[in-house]
Amino acid sequence: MTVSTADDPIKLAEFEARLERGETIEPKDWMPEKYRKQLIRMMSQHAHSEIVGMLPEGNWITRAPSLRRKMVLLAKVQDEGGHGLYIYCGTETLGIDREELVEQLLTGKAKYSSIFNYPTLTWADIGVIGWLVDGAAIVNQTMLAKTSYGPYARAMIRICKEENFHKRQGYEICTVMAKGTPAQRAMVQDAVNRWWWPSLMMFGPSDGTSPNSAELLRWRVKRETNDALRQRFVNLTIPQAQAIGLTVPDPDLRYNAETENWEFGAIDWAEFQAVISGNGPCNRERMAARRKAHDDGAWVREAAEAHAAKQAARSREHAA
Ligand code: BYC
Repeated sequence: MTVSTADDPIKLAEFEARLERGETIEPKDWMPEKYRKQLIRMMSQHAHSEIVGMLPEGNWITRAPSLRRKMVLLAKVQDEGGHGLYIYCGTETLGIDREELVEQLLTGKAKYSSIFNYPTLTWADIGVIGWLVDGAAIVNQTMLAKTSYGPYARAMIRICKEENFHKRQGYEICTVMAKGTPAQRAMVQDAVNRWWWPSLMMFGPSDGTSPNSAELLRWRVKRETNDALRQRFVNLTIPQAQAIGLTVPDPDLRYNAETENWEFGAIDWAEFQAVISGNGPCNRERMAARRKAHDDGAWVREAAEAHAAKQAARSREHAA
């Protein structure tokens, strides 16, 4: 990989011309330092989100209501772990070590998605996470499958296939509960009421207050704005809610026949800011769980290093 701190204007023009032609940028290609930094920030935040995202759902594996539900949930949580590792590998192609990325998460320097700082109170939350949270992730990640950085785009294509399965299993749980007893119906409606607004916040701040969007759009890392993706998600989701007789907790929601958009009420950005600055309902719990997992895994890292050193010594002996 060739990077420079003071970007050479000729190389920068060539780089931007390549993007203009719709070419993807690969790890060994020249790239502006800021492009590399933006991708490390975004991809590592994404990888951390997948790993932290295992916690709220993992919390329900032992309490799934049937063996089938338990197997599906186990597979889903394992998928999220796989996505995290896959995106960490993609981020390493930008010249940063996994160790450093994990360090940034554990010290709070790197963010992870706001959505995973909310608690999973009932089984219905598992259905609603699959439907709304994975549903929102698919809208964002389908756009990222066309991002300008090759390794990230390819990772998104594979990950989106699994996310589609996650969404379907979540919507199926919600459908069964919505058609169930009055208590089950009330439980799933309560879960939708709690997860709706946090799901809309997943797309990030409004376009006017999104500091990174302009640069990411110029370099085709993002292909659409936060607000455009949020609107697409709402337009897709409202008919799904109606189909199973659920509502979203927004008195201002109305369909605009002219624009063909479901217009929605104001998002509580103060809540979003509180959550992304570490003060959401579960931020401390999530970080404590990740730190404990990291500490508990120290012996694995030490054993792997000792094994690698032994292997290296053996190959030196053979070579001598
Ligand atoms: N949460 O300038 P902006 C999943 C931060 S995992 C926390 O608009 P950008 C799943 C943003 O980082 C889904 N922070 O940023 C897993 C920035 O702060 P910094 C994860 C957020 O990058 C398991 C500041 O706010 N997906 O699907 O242009 C189970 C200003 O924002 C959030 C990804 O990570 C947020 N929601 O746009 C189930 C996708 N929103 O970094 C499901 C990759 C914004 O400057 N990431 N911030 O300190 C992206 O697409 C973009 O980074 C974002 C934000 C749309 C999230």
